[in-house]
Amino acid sequence: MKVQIWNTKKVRNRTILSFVVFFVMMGLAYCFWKWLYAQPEEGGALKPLRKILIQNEKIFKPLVSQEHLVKTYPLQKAEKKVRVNGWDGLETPLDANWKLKVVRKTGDTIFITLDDIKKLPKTDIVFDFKCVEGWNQITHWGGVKFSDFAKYYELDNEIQMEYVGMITPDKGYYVGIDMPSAIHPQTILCYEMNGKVLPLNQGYPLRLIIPVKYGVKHIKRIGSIFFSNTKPPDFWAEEGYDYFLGL
Ligand SMILES: Nc1nc2c(c(=O)[nH]1)N[C@H]1C(S)=C(S)[C@@H](COP(=O)(O)O)O[C@H]1N2
Ligand SMILES: [Mo]
Repeated sequence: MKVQIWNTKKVRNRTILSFVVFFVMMGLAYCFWKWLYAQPEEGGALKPLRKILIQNEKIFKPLVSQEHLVKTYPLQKAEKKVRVNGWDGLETPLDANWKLKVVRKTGDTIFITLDDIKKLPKTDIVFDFKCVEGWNQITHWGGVKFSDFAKYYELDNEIQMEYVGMITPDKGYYVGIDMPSAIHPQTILCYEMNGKVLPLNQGYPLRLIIPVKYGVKHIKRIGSIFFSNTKPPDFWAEEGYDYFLGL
C-alpha cells in the first residue's frame, strides 16, 4: 500500500486556502445580514423572510388533508388544571345577550344563540394543545364540528370560499383560518372544557378548537364569523408570525 506523505509546502498552501475561504464566507454572511436588515417589512416580518413563510405555506398547505387526523388521547390523560394564556378580546365585559353573528357571502347576517349551537351534534376531543411560546398540554374540549355547523346553517357557498375570519365581540382579537383547516373533522366550535361549561377566561361562551393549528388560532370568545377569498386580518400574523401556523 502506498502511503501519501504530505510535504510542508502542500500543508501550508491548504492552510492558506482554508483561511481565505473562511474570510470570504464571513464577508458574504455579513453582507447578507446587512442586506436582510435593510429590507422593508411586510406584515411584521422582513420582506425576504415573509417570502420564505409564504413559500412554506404553499408547500405544506396541501398536506392538511381531511383524512389526516391529529393524535388524540384517552380522557384520563386530559389535564385538570388547564393553562390560561392570552386575554386579548376578553378584557371587556361579556354582553349577557351574546349571540354568535355569522355573515353570509351575500352580506346577510344570522344570529345564533348558545342553546341553538348546543342542539347540534356534539364532538369531544382530547389532544395535545401547543402554544408557539413553547408549552403544550393534553386537554379535553367539547362542541360542534365547524363542518357540521356549516352544514346545518347551509353555509355551502361560504365554505367554498378560501378563508374564515373570526373576531371577538370587542374586536380585540381576531384570526384568519384557511378553509381546509376550518372544515377539518377535528375543528370544533367549542363550548365545553373537561365536560363542563367553558370558563370565561377560556373563551365562554364559544371558542375555536382547531387541533391542526398552534394555540394562537384557537380564538376565545368568538363574536362573529365571516368568509372571504382573501386573508382575513389575523392578530398574531400582524405581529410577524406565520399566517398559516399549521402543525
Ligand atoms: N380572545 C383570545 N383568544 C386567544 C388568545 C387571546 O389572547 N385572546 N390567545 C391565544 C393563544 S396564544 C393561546 S396559546 C390560546 C390559549 O388558550 P387557553 O387560554 O385556553 O389555554 O388561546 C388563544 N386564543
Ligand atoms: Mo399561544
